[in-house]
Amino acid sequence: MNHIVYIALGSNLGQRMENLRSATAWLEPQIHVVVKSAVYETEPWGYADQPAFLNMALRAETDLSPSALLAGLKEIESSLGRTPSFRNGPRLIDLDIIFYDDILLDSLALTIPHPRLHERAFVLIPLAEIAPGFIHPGIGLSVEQLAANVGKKGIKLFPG
Ligand code: PH2
Ligand code: MG
Ligand code: MG
Repeated sequence: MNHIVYIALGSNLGQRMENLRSATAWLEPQIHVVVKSAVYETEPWGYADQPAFLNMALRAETDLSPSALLAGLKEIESSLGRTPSFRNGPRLIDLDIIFYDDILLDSLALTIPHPRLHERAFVLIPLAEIAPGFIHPGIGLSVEQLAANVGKKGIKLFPG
């Protein structure tokens, strides 16, 4: 498969760990998971009054285009039972494209790299485990450097 993508996963409703596991399983075979980070329990970012999230990141290989990948991720989110919420609000499962090779893409439907990843410890700390040396193609800093800039506040390893 021709493209390397990094995907961030999050869940703060229902069986959070199970939601991450089934989402990961549903990626296959079109989105072939190569490496997974550990799972972290993270304080909600952007909107405080909601349960803590579980977050992780993974590297995968795919032949899907960015827009087909986005459609595939949305389909998994809805088949796992995700219902509409508000911006930064609670969600059963969230699958976000972080990087797609080293493309820069900015359309109405999709921005790659994810436009807020460099502000988010809940994305960067798991990602730094599996891709410390990956250079953000827009910012020019490595994931490790971006992770060091945001720190680890509110992020802890989740047992199991
Ligand atoms: N996702 C959000 C908003 N806030 N906070 C944490 N800790 N983890 C998330 O995955 C998350 C969030 C919107 O997608
Ligand atoms: Mg998200
Ligand atoms: Mg999302």
